[in-house]
Amino acid sequence: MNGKNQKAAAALQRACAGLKVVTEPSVLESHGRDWTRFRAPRPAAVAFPESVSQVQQLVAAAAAAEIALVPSGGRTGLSGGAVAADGEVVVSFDRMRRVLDFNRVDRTLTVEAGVVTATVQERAAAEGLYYPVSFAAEGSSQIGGNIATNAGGIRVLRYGLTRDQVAGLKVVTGRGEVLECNRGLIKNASGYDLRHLFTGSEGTLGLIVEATLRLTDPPPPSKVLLLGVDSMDALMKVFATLRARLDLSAFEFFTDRALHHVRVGQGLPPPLDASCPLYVIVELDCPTEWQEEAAMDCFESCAERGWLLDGVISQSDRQIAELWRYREGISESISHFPPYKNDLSVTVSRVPEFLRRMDRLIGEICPEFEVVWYGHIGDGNLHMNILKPADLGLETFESRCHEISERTYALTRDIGGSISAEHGIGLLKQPWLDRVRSAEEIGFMRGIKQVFDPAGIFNPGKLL
Ligand code: S2G
Ligand code: ZN
Repeated sequence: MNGKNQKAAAALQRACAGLKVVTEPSVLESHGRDWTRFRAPRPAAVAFPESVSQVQQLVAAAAAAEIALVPSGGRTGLSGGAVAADGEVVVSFDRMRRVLDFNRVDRTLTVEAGVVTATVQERAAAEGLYYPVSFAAEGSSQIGGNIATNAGGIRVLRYGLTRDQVAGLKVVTGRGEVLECNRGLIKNASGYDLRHLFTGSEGTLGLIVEATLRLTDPPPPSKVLLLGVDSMDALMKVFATLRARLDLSAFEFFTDRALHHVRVGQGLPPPLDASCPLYVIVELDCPTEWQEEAAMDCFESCAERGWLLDGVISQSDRQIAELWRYREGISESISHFPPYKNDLSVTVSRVPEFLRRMDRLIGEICPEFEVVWYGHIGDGNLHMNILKPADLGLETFESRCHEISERTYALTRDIGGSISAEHGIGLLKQPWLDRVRSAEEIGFMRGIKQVFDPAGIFNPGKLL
């Protein structure tokens, strides 16, 4: 570790009595990164604060010594937002994992930032309530990181994003102050709602240390349909038909190539007799026979119109879990390539046009690459994963993908979409922020950062 890094670690250790600061190479490696593999982790140290006051001392010392801080939660990020590639100090929330309060009347749970998403879900269920944000990484991701990236997941269609569950936030600003935002109120018309500034700020405006989360009623018994369709146009007609008549909580899609990889990765049998170009996972409320009959009726009418090639409806909770594996297992099943990810969003109505134009573009500029698509049709969020060919070096592959991204983002902008739907801009997408945000908007974002992080120590190089 070079002298500058040693100085940083020592300065923080001196300034913050009792703060655990680690420079052990294996910890620098594990905690200096997230799930992305395109940048080598090179943090100066990893700090493990145990309390809000330790975070305050750490931030004040870092600001005074101009030491950059990279907040790190479950390290499941997909845009390099938690990668420390340039001698920064990682601030890990692994030691701030307390559930601080549950309020039955307010139906809120207050937790420290390092609490794992699945723990929040389990605690809500233990109280007979439900925390609705759910995605494949929920067993490792932490609430602080979910809020910093405004994580979405598979049930945004009904419950919205993490932003919609945040009733209150406690944040340490770049001056080492503690901001209590909204305090769990449902209504609060007392000026700008700063809670929403910090949500999705990717650790660039402040360090989220505690959150008050809104819990909701658990869903009624549900059913899951796995359907095979032969085109995006047919898929969208099925979506419109089911959404009009059934209470959907999820409407996810994946291609035949995604199915191939998840079957290999998870050792799954074919889900249907027919092999189809596209598949859909639909989750719906099905508390009584009436909804089940309505679902079967929709299924049959879509099949009669030729929109469905095949399909299956769950008959048990076990089968629900099995069917979800076809969708939830995709990310992990392709992670070894590794994939170059684009997490794109367009308005739902323009999904077919977007995918048609993207298919043409990919055929034109990179027919040699395998591209795997899956995502959340219900909120217009499409995950485009270019798989690295085994015989291509990572750097060459990444630079080819950058060329593809130039054209992808131009198309996305042309169709009014975003180059990041739920994974954030982080490090990897930062060079293209100006493709979808205007110079004025970026100017205002920089101004806001200057107010909250005057020393510029929070996650430099990420997002802005
Ligand atoms: C999903 C998870 C990460 C990925 O599966 O919906 O958001 O692989 C993704 O893109
Ligand atoms: Zn997703």
